[in-house]
Amino acid sequence: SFLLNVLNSKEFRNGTCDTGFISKNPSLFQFKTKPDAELRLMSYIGEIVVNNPSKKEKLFNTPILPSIDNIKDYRGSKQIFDELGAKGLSEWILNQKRLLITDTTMRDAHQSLMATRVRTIDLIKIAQATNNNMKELFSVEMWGGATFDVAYRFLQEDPWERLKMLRELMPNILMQMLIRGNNTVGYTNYPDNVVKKFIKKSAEDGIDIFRIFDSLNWMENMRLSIDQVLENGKIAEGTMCYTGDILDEKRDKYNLKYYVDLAKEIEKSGCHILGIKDMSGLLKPYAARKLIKTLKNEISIPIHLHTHDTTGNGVATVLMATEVGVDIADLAINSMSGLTSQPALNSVVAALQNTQRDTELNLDKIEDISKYWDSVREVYANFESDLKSGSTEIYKYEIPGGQYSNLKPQVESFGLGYKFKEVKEMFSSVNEMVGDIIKVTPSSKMVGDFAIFMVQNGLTPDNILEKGSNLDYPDSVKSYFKGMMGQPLGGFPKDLQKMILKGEDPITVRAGLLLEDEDYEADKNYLESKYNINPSQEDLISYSLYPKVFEDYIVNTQKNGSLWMMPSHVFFHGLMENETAEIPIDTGKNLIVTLVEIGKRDKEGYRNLTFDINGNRRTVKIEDKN
Ligand code: 3PY
Ligand code: ZN
Repeated sequence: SFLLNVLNSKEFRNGTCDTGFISKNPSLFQFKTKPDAELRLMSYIGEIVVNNPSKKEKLFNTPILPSIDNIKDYRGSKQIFDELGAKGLSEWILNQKRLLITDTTMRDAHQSLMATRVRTIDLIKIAQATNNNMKELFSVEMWGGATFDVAYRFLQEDPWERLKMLRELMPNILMQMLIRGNNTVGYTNYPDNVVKKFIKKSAEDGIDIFRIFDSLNWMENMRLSIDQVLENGKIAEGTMCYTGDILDEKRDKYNLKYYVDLAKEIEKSGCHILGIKDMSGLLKPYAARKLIKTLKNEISIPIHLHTHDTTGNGVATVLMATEVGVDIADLAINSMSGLTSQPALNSVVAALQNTQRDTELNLDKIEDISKYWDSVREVYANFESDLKSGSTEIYKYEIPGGQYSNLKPQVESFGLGYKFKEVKEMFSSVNEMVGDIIKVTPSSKMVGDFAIFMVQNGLTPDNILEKGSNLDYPDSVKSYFKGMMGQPLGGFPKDLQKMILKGEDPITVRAGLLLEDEDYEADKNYLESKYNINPSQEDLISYSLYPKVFEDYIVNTQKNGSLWMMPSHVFFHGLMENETAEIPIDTGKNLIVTLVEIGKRDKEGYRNLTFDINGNRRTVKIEDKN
């Protein structure tokens, strides 16, 4: 709880504390409780214990934290960037012999394996060890993508707080985020002032590298973000998404020339690094060799490779790319790697030992970090898919990693579980029907929604024009055909577009040119008067990106208090009878909580739950909804 008090202190979080910080602040050792905090806590836990299907059935192992190396005065990638600036860093990268590594464990790995559910508390516990014991890392991807809205929506926590805390705890390594161009961290294009404000604040709060992509590889949708990152003095990683197969001459829409031309445009736009984003794991090892060898000759900025291990070929792809000089590769700590996640970090480190491209990371140290994540992962098992092995069917379906593991539950939620294979087949039929497009958030979600809709309504690419004209298509499909996600290479199939838009005209320029600016003054007044809060700049941005999700978050926080410090096994699974947990609450106080007894269901359908909290007996009455 002392650590949490420190983390919660404004001074610490603003980075204005010095070495006298602790002795000057005796309040760090004072813990007070709000009167109703205990009741809110018992109600939250009680609700899970009585009504939640994920209630605990076994005790979890406590994750073991490695001891932390002392790395005083170490010049990590963050210091090199601070000294040399973005252009200088770019040259520094090109001068490294070793393969540089980005650890994606804190973002894409859990987004792809565990439905993005990893909580801030589990990240900050391992952050300092990651910074110190993996100090040779190039960067840590720890923000952006789906983590932003999932934090508010499902974890009841503030993603900006996560960003600021991780920044404090990882001062030596570059921190990077994934941003979907004008879709930022959402599923639709936002007004320009939203995009600008989002990037500025993310930069101020700690992001160094912005990996910017567009879900249709449309440069027009990436420029605003790129310019904004440059203006803020941060590192712009302009990214092209990989699809198809450059080795297959029959599929020539996305051939080698396509990628070389796009890479050159990205370089010309002023980006410091070229990202290659292989979101579905389609970049086969020999294709990687060909692509990267060619690009190394055609462009002069460093190349950063991102792939997924969905097919089981991920490590081979990274090693082939390494052979021909890829500068940086994305990998995930072994216990969080493989399948729909990134290829295995520890394995690649071992593979490159005693070679020209030795990563310089210490295998024993990263093994300890892997053990930590191995225990953390157990708590999140409910969110994992039942995929057990790599699957080459992904080469056929081209479904991105995170979406692949989520698709089955999504299909089941429509009552179509028994037609799962049909939906997957339809995913690739829809892709062909719409003209073979890049599929990554949000365009991939559109293809997925469309495929489910087709199966649901008995539509096929052959009959849709005659059978489908009176149907109301999913929002993502309408938005895509309206042009709100951007312009796909080769345009839209006109007849389909006309039918889906029902006479409305599509747009042909980027949406930001037509959308009205967000009125932040009005948003501020609204939030102040409705919720009696004084919204921060970060709150205002979040509200402009996800109004409903943000409002729900405010309502929940006002009801439950702040839950981010609660251990994850309690947050998701509650407590078992006679189990004790130490639970820090809002004010920094630590409560020692034991669930003493779950009472019998009474005639009205309620149960009394008896707790022991810091030595005091308390009960709470919970309605049993089963
Ligand atoms: C995201 O946009 O969240 C992705 O990770 C896409 O691959
Ligand atoms: Zn990814």
